[in-house]
Amino acid sequence: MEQTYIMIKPDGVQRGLIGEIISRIEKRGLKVTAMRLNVMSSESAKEHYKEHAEKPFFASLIEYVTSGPSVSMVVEGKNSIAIMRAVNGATNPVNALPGTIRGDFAIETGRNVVHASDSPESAKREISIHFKDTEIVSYSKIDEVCLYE
Ligand code: IDP
Ligand code: MG
Repeated sequence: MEQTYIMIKPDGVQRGLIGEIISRIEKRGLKVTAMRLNVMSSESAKEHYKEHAEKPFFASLIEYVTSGPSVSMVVEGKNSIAIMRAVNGATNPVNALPGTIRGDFAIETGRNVVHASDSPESAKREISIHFKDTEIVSYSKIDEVCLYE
């Protein structure tokens, strides 16, 4: 099963969108297999966004994602990487279609509410920054739970 790393950025948490965003992920048919709410350390944020280290917006990006609590998740399911990129919508909310998270809840690139890994290599790298293997539950465990005692 394909895994991707999802973050509800601090603006999403501050605006009370945690439930709305997780609800969209679950309703789409994907499963959350790891989850944490914390203030991301500057070290983790810099490692996470290191591809953008030379960009003019890097300092403000690190300040943004470490400015308050964010929700980190591993989300799992068939084609979860491509599906979550589509669920989030375009990086610049001006171009994000209605029905996407950014298209429904965001106005500007610098406060675009969510992150999703953009490739299998990024997903593997980002998951390893934010989670230990032991913090991720096995996908099949979720379906093993019996609803009756
Ligand atoms: P992505 O989040 O859709 O993968 P990236 O291009 O990888 O988009 O950029 C990472 C994050 O950096 C964006 O989600 C956004 O928060 C921020 N960012 C990207 N470009 C800009 C910019 O031009 N100004 C301010 N922030 C930006
Ligand atoms: Mg990116």
